[in-house]
Amino acid sequence: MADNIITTTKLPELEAERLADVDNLISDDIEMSDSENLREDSIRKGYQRLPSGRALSLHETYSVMAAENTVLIILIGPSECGKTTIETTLYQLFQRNSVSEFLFAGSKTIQGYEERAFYTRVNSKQEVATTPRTSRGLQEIFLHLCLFDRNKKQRINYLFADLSGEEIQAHLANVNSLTQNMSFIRHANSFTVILDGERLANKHQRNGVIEEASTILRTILDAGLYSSSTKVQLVISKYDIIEASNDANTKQYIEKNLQELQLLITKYINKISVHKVAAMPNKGSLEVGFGLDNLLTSWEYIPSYLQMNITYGVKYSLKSEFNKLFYKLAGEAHE
Ligand SMILES: Nc1nc2c(ncn2[C@@H]2O[C@H](COP(=O)(O)OP(=O)(O)OP(=O)(O)O)[C@@H](O)[C@H]2O)c(=O)[nH]1
Ligand SMILES: [Mg+2]
Repeated sequence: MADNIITTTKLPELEAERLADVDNLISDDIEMSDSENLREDSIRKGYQRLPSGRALSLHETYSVMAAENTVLIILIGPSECGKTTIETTLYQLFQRNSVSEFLFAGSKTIQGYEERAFYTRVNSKQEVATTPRTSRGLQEIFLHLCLFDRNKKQRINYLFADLSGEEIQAHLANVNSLTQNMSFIRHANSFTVILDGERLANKHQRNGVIEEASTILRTILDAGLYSSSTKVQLVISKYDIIEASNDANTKQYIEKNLQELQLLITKYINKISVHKVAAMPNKGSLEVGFGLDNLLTSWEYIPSYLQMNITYGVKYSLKSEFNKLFYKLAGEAHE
């Protein structure tokens, strides 16, 4: 009864609103976003806009994710710890040679890589290789690399979320803001946690490095932003600086604290690996890209049918042809 009263008294307003909607629908003046206007202009003039090659937005990753074997990697760590340099140096290594069993097979974000890599090149005429700070924001953050695995004879797409340290720190200890602003990280295949080797070599700064890493890991894991197949890589970056310091105490400190971090993670995830990396070492120390081959191998693509729990299918008879297909792909006999 009460519902009736509300409907009758509001009816003229609702009707007017409905008519206005219809007007909008059939009107020629449909409001368009800037990019749609641009696309429309280009088509009118008889040409299509080409992809920009810049880093992809979350929306733009869909075409890669939906079509092919893809691995999503989130590099985590505070400002200046070396995240972007790891991503760009890996790309640059392929300009010299293959890396382990991988061959370069393309990238949708060449421009994005080049913008970030320019100052690390010898021809930028800089004395010291530097990487520009990643600006804050979540708009165009995904770098794309397609590689061919010579051993497995398959193409794999890697998507790297090039987040700025400031963006990560803004959500560091806040489960709610992390879940709301970066919910895409729940689809990550790997969380690659970068521990800044330069700060680890400094006894006044090293405690902060470990604390930050354990806080962000705990926030992600407590927020449940992972699955049973998620992997974690603990990466000591700028390892050339630790090697150069030649300090047994530093190495001991790192070993002890890495073990504690691993203990924390194993409560949630059991696929953990530890890596020593020097993506862009100082001259005369380790080679450029030291340890990146090993890290790349740890981001291995594993098809979802190999990650599932097959005990269910063995225990109960499956009816759905879709479910049976998974078991067949995994090499399990199923009627
Ligand atoms: N010595 C040395 N320096 C490095 C190495 N890797 C990176 N760096 C330097 O560390 C600085 C910071 O590196 P970035 O890759 O920009 O760090 P980031 O984590 O992406 O920083 P934000 O984008 O601010 O979050 C740059 O000046 C790099 O040249 C390394 O292996 N050895
Ligand atoms: Mg960066």
